[in-house]
Amino acid sequence: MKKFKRTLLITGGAGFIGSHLVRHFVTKYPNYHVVNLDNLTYAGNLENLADIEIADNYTFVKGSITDLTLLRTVFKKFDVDGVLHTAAESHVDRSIENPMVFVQTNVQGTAALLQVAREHWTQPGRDYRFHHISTDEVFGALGDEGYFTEQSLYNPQSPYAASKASADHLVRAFHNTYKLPVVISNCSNNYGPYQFPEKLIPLFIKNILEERVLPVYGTGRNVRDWLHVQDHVEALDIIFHQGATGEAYLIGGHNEWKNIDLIHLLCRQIDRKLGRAFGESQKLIHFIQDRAGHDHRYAIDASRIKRELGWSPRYTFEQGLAMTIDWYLDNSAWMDRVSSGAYRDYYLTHMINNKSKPYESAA
Ligand code: NAD
Ligand code: TDX
Repeated sequence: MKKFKRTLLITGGAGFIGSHLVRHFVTKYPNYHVVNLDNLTYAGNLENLADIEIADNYTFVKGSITDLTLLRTVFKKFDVDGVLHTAAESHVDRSIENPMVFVQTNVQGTAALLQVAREHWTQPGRDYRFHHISTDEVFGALGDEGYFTEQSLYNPQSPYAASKASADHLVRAFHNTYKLPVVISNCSNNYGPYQFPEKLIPLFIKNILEERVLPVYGTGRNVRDWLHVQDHVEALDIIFHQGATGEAYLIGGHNEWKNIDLIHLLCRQIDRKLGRAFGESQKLIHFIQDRAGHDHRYAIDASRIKRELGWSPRYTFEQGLAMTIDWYLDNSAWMDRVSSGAYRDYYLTHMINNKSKPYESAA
């Protein structure tokens, strides 16, 4: 008899959303084997998973989603029957600096995963599922009114968004052409613990704590729709298990903030927690040159997932942001190691020292 009911391949599980997703599936589904495939780019940090790394139903494999040979080995060796694909280059500013790596990882990597899933998933009656974790940025930018829905046209504006849109198109094409059982979710901006301090919220928390400049792009009037990462993970669980094959679901918290208002809120909350004088951190705000092609506004109409799958966010922004700030305050060692680059040693020292559960080698 098989030890586990299913084997899920979670790609990019050492990243921000991926690590929350791995922890969720490993702890909530002890009868699932979770294989985390991540090549540990600058954004991949295995320390994010230190609390579950020796779990019986968890395996880490270091390697790239662009490596077809490795993917074939992983699918065969673990008999993967579900994929939750989060691995990506994820930062818009980096995509403006170097678009090519976004095409390699997000487009070619997704194509390679789809191809290997298609090769491997041939047994009739098995419950196969390929879930692409995508973004609302594929729909482009909104004006001051309106929302993205599942009917919105694709209109990506940054190299990052275009690479994620291409990945979505490939996922749909593999469903249409080869009947691969896929589902797509497009989520708004996430926040929470373990987010790499290049994204707005962790970067600004770090800079406020260290009394460094807060670089606001343009006028600061761009709008983002923020969702706690755990709410995203719970939506992914529901979509993976219950979403209709071949469909897409938009995920968002109806929680729009102008960047500058959010930044003022962060300054006020952190000043209060640290006992700093009122308005102290707001002096750190500097308006700088705008991001090239900066999308004005993202906002999600999440009524489909609510209506059809019964999901709605559990965290209010007030709770979620306060908990997130507390987490970064309590985990300054994590932030220091991420900022200094020391987190990169974790994999190597664990490969050598952790005899209880060594990581799988790639092949
Ligand atoms: P992240 O940058 O924190 O993590 C990405 C992970 O992918 C890292 O662990 C990295 O090492 C890994 N990775 C990169 N290239 C790889 C490769 N070639 N092979 C294997 N692993 C590789 O990203 P995140 O913010 O957690 O986002 C995860 C996913 O969710 C992405 O697909 C992103 O597009 C999507 N998304 C993110 C947000 C958000 O607000 N962060 C919102 C909506 C959707
Ligand atoms: O230093 C900064 N100053 C600033 O004004 C940074 C890092 C950001 N910003 C602005 C740009 C955006 O309007 O803050 C907003 C949020 O920026 P990011 O955190 O870089 O996120 P965004 O560009 O909205 O893209 C994100 O949302 C959806 C993620 O990076 C994606 O992975 C996800 O798909």
